Amino acid sequence: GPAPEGPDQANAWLDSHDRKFGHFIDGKWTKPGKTFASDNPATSQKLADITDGTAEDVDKAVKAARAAFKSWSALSGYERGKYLYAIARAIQKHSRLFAVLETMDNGKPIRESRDVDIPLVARHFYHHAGWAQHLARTFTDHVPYGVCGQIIPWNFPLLMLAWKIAPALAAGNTVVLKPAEFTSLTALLFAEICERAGLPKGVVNIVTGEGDTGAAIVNHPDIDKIAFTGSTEVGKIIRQATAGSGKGLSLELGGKSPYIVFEDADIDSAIEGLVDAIWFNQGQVCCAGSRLLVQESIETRFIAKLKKRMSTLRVGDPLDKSVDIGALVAPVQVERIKDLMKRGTKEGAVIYEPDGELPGGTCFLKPVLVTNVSPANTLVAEEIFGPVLVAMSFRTPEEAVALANNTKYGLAATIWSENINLALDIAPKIKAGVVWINGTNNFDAAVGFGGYKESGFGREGGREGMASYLKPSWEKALKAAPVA
Ligand code: TXE
Repeated sequence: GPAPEGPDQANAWLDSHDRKFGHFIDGKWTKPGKTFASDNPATSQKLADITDGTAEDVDKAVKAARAAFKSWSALSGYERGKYLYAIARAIQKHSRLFAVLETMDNGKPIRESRDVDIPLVARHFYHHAGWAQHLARTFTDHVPYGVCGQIIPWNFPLLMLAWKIAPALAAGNTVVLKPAEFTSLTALLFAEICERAGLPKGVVNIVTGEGDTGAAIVNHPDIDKIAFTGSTEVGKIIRQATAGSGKGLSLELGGKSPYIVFEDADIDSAIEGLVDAIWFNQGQVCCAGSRLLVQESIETRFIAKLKKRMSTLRVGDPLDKSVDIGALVAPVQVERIKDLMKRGTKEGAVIYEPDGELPGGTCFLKPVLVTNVSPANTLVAEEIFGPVLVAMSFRTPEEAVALANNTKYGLAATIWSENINLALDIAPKIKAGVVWINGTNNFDAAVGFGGYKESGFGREGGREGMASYLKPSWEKALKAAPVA
């Protein structure tokens, strides 16, 4: 196959920081404090030491963001837009370095980081550069929140950063962002990009650390809005911690999204869509199509075709351009997934994995198909966040809707049918923030994304995403009102 993507440039960048990172606060790097190791999950090798942020570090970052807010929010949208364009261009310019670093830190296939993650990041900054200029004419009676605390997960490290930082800055907020402890590196490279783009100091502050650092951000009294993407468990803690504080809050949490295939679907396309839905990023996707619901009349044929397709998926070195499934983010996640599978099997589930050897290393798993399950099975009810698909069948469209909605989550759903009347009839009956028809994982900066029920609330992207970084202002509303 093609040669692996070389890690040289990423290694050189890590070396330029002596593989030891402090925080990025007020436009400067702090001296590394107490650190933890960040490993490459494909090789188990240590990539760098990352500082575990303290409450004092968070406080310094908030003070810097507060000081920067005055002049940043006073800039015209056009001026802020120029900075966002500069960041977007710099990301494009360094896209190869970002992609390789992301793959080394997270384990995702280079094909994904190169063709999906990083291009979407650039797209997100370009899009919001446009919004910054547009704001004065659209959100005439709104003002930025102030200082935003943003906490992100490890499955799409740089993309989740972009989803958080681009709209916040466009709206005139300043930010303190904490990347997930497994994947801090592209956020730190991003800090360097901000520096080079001449972004005023204090507008973007990156504080690294674990859950306690996140909690210090959530509880800081001088933060005006919290935006969190991560587990439903931590989302609940954050909602409680911010209740009554007056802080704005948006939560993007877990999912167990149904992938519904009707008997009249284009089966080959539905299979390819399913591969993308559940094995993209090793299944570590909040909106992963992890629950296959297939109409009974085609179940046997569909499952047979699916198994055949699964056996052609290549698991291996994520830097290899021909690899479909890379490494999971960390051994602890692999253990979590294995435990869930054990529980599910005890409850009667049947596990299918294609033949073939796995590469050496602790973070690789084969694609898994689970059958013989009822809705109560752990593997059907719980978010697995790994390369594990559970399959069930239905007879009628009504049964499909009932099964689809039989979950505590409500993030996304996919429907496959050549009968557009059927698809359009079913779509609004599914309680999910996004419903895709004859396609899946269609993301764009211009479209709002977010959940219902335990998948959280608030939207990212699109007009709703912009609105979530602005608050109504009576003063501006009065000014904007037409004179009687
Ligand atoms: O998530 P956490 P974990 C789900 C998925 C996964 C499981 C566990 O099912 O298997 O969660 O993953 C920070 N206050 N998702 O444990 O802990 C943490 O440092 C403030 C789905 O890694 O939620 C990190 O930056 N912050 C999800 C971020 O929260 C806290 C993506 C997410 O980590 C905190 C990730 C606290 N008390 C996991 N504790 C999705 N929706 O995409 C931790 N953090």
